[in-house]
Amino acid sequence: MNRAFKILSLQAAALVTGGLMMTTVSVATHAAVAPAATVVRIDNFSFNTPLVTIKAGTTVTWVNGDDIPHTVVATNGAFKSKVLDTDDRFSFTFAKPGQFSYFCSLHPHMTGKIVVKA
Ligand SMILES: [Cu+2]
Repeated sequence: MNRAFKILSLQAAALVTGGLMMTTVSVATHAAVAPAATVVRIDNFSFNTPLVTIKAGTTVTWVNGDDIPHTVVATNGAFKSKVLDTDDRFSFTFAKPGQFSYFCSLHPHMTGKIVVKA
């Protein structure tokens, strides 16, 4: 193996390593800005985080922690869960910015709001 070839091989190895590192960094960066997931628990006849602010693209999951059925229904009709029994969950992905008030159709005094930022 001549000297020039050795140097080329080293450079190729460095390129591959650098490429892998860049891939790792880019994946990590992407994960930081990737759409997040948020959970709203339902406990004691209330949405435990009544006001949630998220970025567009975030999926919100409601989990019924009560031993009473509840629903999650958007006032503007954007989403509507089935009746959620204990530990049932309902998810909705908020693709666009806006404000989404919601309530439990079985107990309309239970209300919450999702604010979606761009
Ligand atoms: Cu309810």
